[in-house]
Formats: sequence, C-alpha cells, structure tokens
Amino acid sequence: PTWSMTYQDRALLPETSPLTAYLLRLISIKRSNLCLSADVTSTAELLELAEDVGDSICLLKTHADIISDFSDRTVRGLREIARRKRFLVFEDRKFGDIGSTVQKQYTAGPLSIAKWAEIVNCHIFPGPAIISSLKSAAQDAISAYNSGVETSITVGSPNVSRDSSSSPTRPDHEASNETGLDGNSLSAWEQNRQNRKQSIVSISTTISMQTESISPQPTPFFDSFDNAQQPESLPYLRSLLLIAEMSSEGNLCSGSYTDTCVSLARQHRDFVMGFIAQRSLNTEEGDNFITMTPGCSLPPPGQEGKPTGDGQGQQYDTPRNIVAGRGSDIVIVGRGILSANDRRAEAARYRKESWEAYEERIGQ
Ligand code: BMP
Repeated sequence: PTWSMTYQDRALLPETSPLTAYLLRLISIKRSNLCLSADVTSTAELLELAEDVGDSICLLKTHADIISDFSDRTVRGLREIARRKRFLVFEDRKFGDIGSTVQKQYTAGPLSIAKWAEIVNCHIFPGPAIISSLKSAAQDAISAYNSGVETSITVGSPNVSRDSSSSPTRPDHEASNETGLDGNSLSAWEQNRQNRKQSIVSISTTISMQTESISPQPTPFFDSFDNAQQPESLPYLRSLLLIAEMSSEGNLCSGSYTDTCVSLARQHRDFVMGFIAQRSLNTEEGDNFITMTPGCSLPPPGQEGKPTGDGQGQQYDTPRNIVAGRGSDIVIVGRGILSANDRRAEAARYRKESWEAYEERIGQ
C-alpha cells in the first residue's frame, strides 16, 4: 500500500509513530534515503566520518562494540554532529536474548545504548517478549530521565571523557585517569555516581531537538526543515526494527519467520518502526513500516553492472533494484562508501542514486 506513496504523505498516515513520522519528514526534506553503516573502530574515525558524510544521510548506523575507545566522548561527539547535520542514530545491536537480559543490554553496561541511539534492532527468535521488554526499557529510561532519577549520561569508561565542561561535578581524580577502565577508579566512580547530579547530555540533546526552534540550516537540503516537526511524545523517541530478512547467503530469516516478524510488528506499531529486510513488507492496509536494506553497493563511477558479494557471505544489490525494484525505503551502505578515497563524494553519489530510485518508484 505504501509502494507509490511519497515519504511526506506517509508521515501523515494515521497510527504513524512520532519518531517514524519525524524520520519520514527528515528523509523528504533532506532528499536522502541513505543510511551510512559506520563500521569503523575508533572514535576519531567515527566522528570524522559523521562530519564528512552527515549532509548526505538520514541515518547513521553504528556497531558501538567495535569502537575500541567507545566512551562519553564518542556519544557527545556523535550526538552533536547528529543534531547539527540532522540525522538519526541507529545502533545495530541485533538483540537476541530473553527479555530481562536485553533490557540490561539496552540500558546499562558500557554502551548504555538507550541513552544515545534513537533506533535499535532485534531478532525475534527468542519470542515476542523481546519486543515488549525493549519497549518498556525504553519507556523506563526516558521516564527516569524525566523524573530526575537518572541523572548521568555517562557511558563507556567514565574516566575517558576530556570534556570537563559537560560534567561540571566530576571530581578531579575521576577525570585524571585518561585511560579509564581501571577497576578501582571505576567502582569509586560507580559509587559516586549514585550521589550526584549530572546532566544527561545525549538525552537532553534529543529532548532539546523537540523544543528548540529549528532554524533553516546553511546546507542546501534544510530550507524547509521547520516542516520536520520533532516528536511530541517522549516515550516514543525510541524505536525498534525487527530483523525480518538478512542479506547474507544461506540465512534462516525467511518464510514463516519473516511472516511472524510482520504480525508482531503490527501488534506494536507505536514502538516498532519497521524492518531490516530485503523488500517492502507493507502488504496490508494500514501498514506503514519503514524497510531498511543492507547489502547495498554500486559499481564504480562510470561502470555498469551489479556487485555480487564480499567473499564472506554478504550479498549486494544496487540502490535502484532495492528501492525501485523491491520497494525498500532506506538503503544501508557500509564498505561501498567507507572504502572510497573520497567518502563525502561517494556518499553523495549513493544518496543521488537512491533518491532517483525512489522517484522512479513513486512515478516522479
Ligand atoms: P557493508 O555495506 O559494508 O556490507 O555493511 C553492511 C552492514 O549492514 C554491516 O554493518 C552489517 O552488520 C549490516 N547488516 C548486513 O549486512 N546484513 C543484514 O542482513 C543485516 C545487517 O545489519
């Protein structure tokens, strides 16, 4: 049903969650249905990449657990660039455990994903409780912030932050150990954390996204950004994608497994934004799920053809086949952009190709 609809019109459909509507408007205004898969292993490279490519993407996908120096600094830096360049952040965590465990993986530990990523994803092989558990964890995390119980943003090693201005109450001894992860200072810090108030920078960034008046940005795509109103309702500033299909050869996500993903998504339209899948799964009236498709690559400029794979099971197709041929909404590109000499220019090329594929699909 959404095949030939514009992103803009889909943002207005009933029962579209605020974050989904926001993303659809963002895509429409930025004219970008491109998600960068930022599979890099250091904070410096992540931030440099986000800065270079940010204007061309609607979404930046991370694998936080491959960033060797992941910390507060990573989160603050990424949130600042996301706010300035206007993209959402998707942590590709692929949760796949019992409800109680995924709640902790989502909100606690060195990654504390719920604090900084608007979007996460999960497998449904553990059963439907994985969805309701992540949803209630998202709601609790935001309510805790709202009520002032949760007052710390700190993720990763608390001692690695060099940004003393953003944690004014941090005692000197905590800031002094730049290498972090030293057992004693970590537990001292944990104890101390219970007793003090700090600002949550990442979540307040998200919240200030709601309230600040968004002035037109000095980049070409933002002239009408005021139309991309921010989500009103706090609990829904977090969304989930279900991994309904995979791009890798021989994967088991197909048939009745995929069908189950779709029916579970329909039961949780307020929290499940859509799917990681190879084609649109919007088959019934009322479906307005966003499909995001990894396994996307372009032949080098000036060359024809379809890239095949990476020799490790990954299977690629072009943005045109994915968006115009199979009705997907967002293409996810990693190495296609990362391995280019000029990542900024390559991201612009993927954005253009993917956007033209969308225009072809809606008949413009
Ligand atoms: P690349 O474009 O470099 O092949 O990267 C694809 C990215 O998408 C990787 O981060 C991978 O973890 C992710 N991904 C995938 O390739 N296939 C899937 O089915 C699901 C994924 O999340």
